[in-house]
Amino acid sequence: MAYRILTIAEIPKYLGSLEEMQKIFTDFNNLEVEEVGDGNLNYVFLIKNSKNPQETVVLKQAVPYLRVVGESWPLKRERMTIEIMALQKEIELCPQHVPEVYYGSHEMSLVIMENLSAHKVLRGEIIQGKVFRNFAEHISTFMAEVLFKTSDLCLDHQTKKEMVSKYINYDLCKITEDFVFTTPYEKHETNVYNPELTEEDLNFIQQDHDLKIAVAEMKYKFMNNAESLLHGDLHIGSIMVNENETYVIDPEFAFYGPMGFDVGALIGNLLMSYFSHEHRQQLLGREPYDYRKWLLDTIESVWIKFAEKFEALWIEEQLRNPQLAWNYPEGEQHFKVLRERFIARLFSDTVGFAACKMMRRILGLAKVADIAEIENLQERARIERMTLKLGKQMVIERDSIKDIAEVLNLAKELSPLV
Ligand code: SR1
Ligand code: MG
Repeated sequence: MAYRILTIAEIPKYLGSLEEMQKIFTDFNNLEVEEVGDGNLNYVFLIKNSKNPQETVVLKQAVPYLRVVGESWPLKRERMTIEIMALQKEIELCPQHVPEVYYGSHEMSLVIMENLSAHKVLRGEIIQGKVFRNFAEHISTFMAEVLFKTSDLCLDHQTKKEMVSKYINYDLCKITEDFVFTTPYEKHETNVYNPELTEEDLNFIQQDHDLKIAVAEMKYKFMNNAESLLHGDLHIGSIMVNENETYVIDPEFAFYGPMGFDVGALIGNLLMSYFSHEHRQQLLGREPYDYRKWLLDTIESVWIKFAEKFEALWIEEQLRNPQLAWNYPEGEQHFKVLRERFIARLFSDTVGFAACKMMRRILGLAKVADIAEIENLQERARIERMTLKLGKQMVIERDSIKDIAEVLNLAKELSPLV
């Protein structure tokens, strides 16, 4: 079928024409369709059989422009091809944390998948101060499984290179190169600032020599370190949760890049949530300590559990497949040193990428609701300054920050946990 942008009115007929939908819906005459997308790029429709509400799917379609800006900003709809392939790979590697895909069409640039109706987007839940005790366990499993199993530590040399080429994602990588690593650090027309931020606040980032060098180094790493298949946009708006389950959605930015970019995206977002709740817990009429402590504990657990699981997968793979073309130095002690050095380097990347992800959300085009929707602009600016300060320190000092506890201590120095 030739590409066309689906309207709400024609979706029931379109679904009725697909063989894959016959086992989901018992009839197509009573489908209710609602557009629910709140992302920057695509349209997302929730479809339910009003006579049988458990018959439900989500349809996501890419349009040939950037939704948040409009048709004046063309963006190839073929990004959906990457998203479909990435979902399929993630399902293969970690099915318990990825929604089921019922149908994907490269021609129509759309995917139809499980409606996670019992789950909500993590960012909204965190804004409301909800706690998810299993989240760190789940997300660390997802990241370790996907990042390890798509890397040269696990795949043979040819498969890995075929994967790198299959997941080349020119357009969306360019968005990240521009909006995460370039425009926020200069005076740029696409930047959007809280009017309460002063010229001095902006120059603290945009005129700092050491910071610009550090960010340029992270950008180069992002562009050149084809280590693993990344989700590519693993912020807390790309995760759906309830008390028992966690699902990762929206991998349209997937490509082969540095592992620390995904881990850093998540940690950077949680640090921003921590800062935002200095204000938000008061709005919720609560003492701020308990919730912010949970956020810090979660950040710590995410890193520690991820590093442990990643290392365990590596040890297991090395035992299973010692022929893998790695000339590990002889002996367990040497292999251990190699693992430690690898994970220390991955940690430094994580800290550097988390920092870029934080600073871009304050100065760049795309914001996070946690902070940007704080109505009192002076309070918002106070939280934004903390975020910029921590981001700057993290990216410049990423190689000397020794562990996740040190990152959390820096956050607590700026925003004490009381
Ligand atoms: C202009 S698109 C802005 C951002 O939205 C996505 O969620 C990515 O983070 C991208 O950088
Ligand atoms: Mg997204």
